[in-house]
Amino acid sequence: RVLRTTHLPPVPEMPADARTERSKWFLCVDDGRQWWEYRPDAKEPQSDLDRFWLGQVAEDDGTLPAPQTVTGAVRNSMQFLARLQTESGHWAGEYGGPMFLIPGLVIAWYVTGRSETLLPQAYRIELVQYLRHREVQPNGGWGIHIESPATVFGTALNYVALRILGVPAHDPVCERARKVLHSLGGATGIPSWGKFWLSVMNCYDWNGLNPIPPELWLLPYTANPIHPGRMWVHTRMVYLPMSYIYARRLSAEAHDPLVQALRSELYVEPFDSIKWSAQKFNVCAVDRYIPQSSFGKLAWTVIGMYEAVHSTWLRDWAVDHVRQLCFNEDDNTEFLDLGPVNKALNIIVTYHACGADSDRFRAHERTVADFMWMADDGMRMNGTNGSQLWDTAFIVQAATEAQIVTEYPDTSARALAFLDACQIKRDAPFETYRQQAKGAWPFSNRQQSYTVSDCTAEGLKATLMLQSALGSKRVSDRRVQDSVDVLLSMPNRDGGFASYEIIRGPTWLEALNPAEVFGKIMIEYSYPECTTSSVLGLMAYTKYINDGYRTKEVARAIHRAVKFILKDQRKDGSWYGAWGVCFTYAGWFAIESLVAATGATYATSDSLRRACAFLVAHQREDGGWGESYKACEVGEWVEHPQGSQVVNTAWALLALLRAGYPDETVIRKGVDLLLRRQLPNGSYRQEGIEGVFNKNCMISYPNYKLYFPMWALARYANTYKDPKVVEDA
Ligand code: LAN
Repeated sequence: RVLRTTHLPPVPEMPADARTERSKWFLCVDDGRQWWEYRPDAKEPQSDLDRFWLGQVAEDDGTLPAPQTVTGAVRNSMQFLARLQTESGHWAGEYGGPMFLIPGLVIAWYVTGRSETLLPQAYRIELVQYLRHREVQPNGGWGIHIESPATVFGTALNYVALRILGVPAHDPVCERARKVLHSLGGATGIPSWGKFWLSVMNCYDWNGLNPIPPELWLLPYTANPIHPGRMWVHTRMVYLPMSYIYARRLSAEAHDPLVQALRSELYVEPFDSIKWSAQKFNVCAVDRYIPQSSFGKLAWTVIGMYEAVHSTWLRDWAVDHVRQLCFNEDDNTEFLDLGPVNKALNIIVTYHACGADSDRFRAHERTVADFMWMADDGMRMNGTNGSQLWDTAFIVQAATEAQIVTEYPDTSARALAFLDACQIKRDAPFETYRQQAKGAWPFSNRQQSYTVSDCTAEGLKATLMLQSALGSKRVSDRRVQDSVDVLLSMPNRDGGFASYEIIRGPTWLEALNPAEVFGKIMIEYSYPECTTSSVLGLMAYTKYINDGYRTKEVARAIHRAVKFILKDQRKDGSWYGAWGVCFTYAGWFAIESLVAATGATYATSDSLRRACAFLVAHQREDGGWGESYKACEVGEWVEHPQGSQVVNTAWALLALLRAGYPDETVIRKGVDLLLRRQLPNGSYRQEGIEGVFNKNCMISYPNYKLYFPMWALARYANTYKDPKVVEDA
């Protein structure tokens, strides 16, 4: 089966110095959506926001006073943040980090006829710039994320992306990458998601993959632990379109010259000599994160036997059903889809099912830009269509705690308008096994419309705090009740909260995890971070509204959630962070809810004392804290090789201050580090990567450095009566 059926001329070669003009990129927003436009003829100046992300904002522009007190430093941070707010009321930002997103999109672009609308030339030029910038130093290649060492997954896929984008094989960046790839054994040992994408490019053989049977979607949901609807939402929404493409074996044309060239460049042996059926479990050791379980191997072998004998009519039926579910996903999300991976896959499904001239395909083309982010190092694909709600909710809470929202009436009013608009007003109309959405807040924007437990809670908290501080009400009590309904639909049996849904499948499903590079992806789990946010969201509701709605259930949910958090604490007093790097992140969350929900204090709670002792034990000489992303991989504290990090320091300080840690000198040392690192314009320099998912892939939250230090400083100023920046001698 052939994908790119039209006969297209070869992709023109992209010169090594191809670049766009930085001063002609503009971030556009509309109702919480955001995308970058390149306007080479534009006369108008860029906004501060554009210039900030393109690295053009002066660290010292002489406009802000040097802070005399800690509150002065907080004000400078807020001053900087106010410059960056969008007209939609949200804060926009880069959300890159993973290095396996661009290749999926670029391959989808290639095999669906290379539409200029889907990926305009300016984007393509800057994608190449980005990949050049992000080569692993000094030997070349790419890893699974921007700080990772080179892997087969990262290197082979990004190599293919560069070649598709017109970079010739003799370009030094390609030569280095090939050398790295070949030293790792070539592309045969690429992890399964890479096997998949290379097969779509017709540079791997579908027989080298474990099957992705669409028939699973026809099984009954009830009492059936292996129905995909029970999997973690990201896993099932990726394997859904994958099963369509796999079932139809959709691939680029074999006689395509680029396909032929890639076949000879990616492997250490002649392509035609590779024994494909022997590759199913072949994964390079540097790539593998999850060891192959023998139970998993057995199960996949059985599924392989089914694949050999499967019935055609059943498969056709399953493929029809899967196609409909893909359409449902597109229609539920205004074609944004859950994330960048299923977005690229659904583009291919839509192309195959409807053609490039269809309205559905056009709708897909128009929403690709929502995922793309331009910055001084070129263009990347974000991990979601933005982090609008997440960043805005935290900025609002930090500003509220700093008691400065009324000093920024326009900023605050716009932020509230965004929070109001961003709440999801309806459940997903089309079946894709979704959690209740009406009343929820998403991670990015309303259009994407996926419920996330902690985003709902943070959105709710921010809304209630801001409405109270401004004395205005945009979100009605009825809508607040809707969000309470969402939160009350989400506790797991252990009392904790997971990310998007309650846990629906059994833990042993994890043994079937086919993605060797990600941990904990088959089902949902309770997380201390999501649990804390949910507790605090429910408590904010009780504090600000308190209209008697489901009061008993709210109290019970809080009570059970706290039990989960206490149980999740490790012996050494720490909590493992699943979504941020790492123990400072989860520790901050856990301490917030323990204090808020139980009234525990440092004096009364053994758990809090142990949590503080853990943090204090990891404070550095210079007063800060610094964790390496490696901590997420190995599950133990790992010092950051570049020293203290402002974001880790801010989390640790927020935690210690909330816990009422009694020794001010410890806290003051951390505060001083934040004060020293603040730039004259109120911002901070970018440091190490801040976030993580599935244990092994890191993701950037560059806005964190702009607001978590501000929040920590504000809390310190509130606790210790706004001390001077330099203590009097
Ligand atoms: C995110 C981003 C936000 C994050 C928090 C809200 C911080 C968390 O508390 C709950 C989980 C959530 C919503 C989350 C889940 C996984 C995401 C969507 C991501 C880490 C951003 C990117 C990642 C997604 C899976 C990346 C695409 C890769 C695949 C493996 C499909």
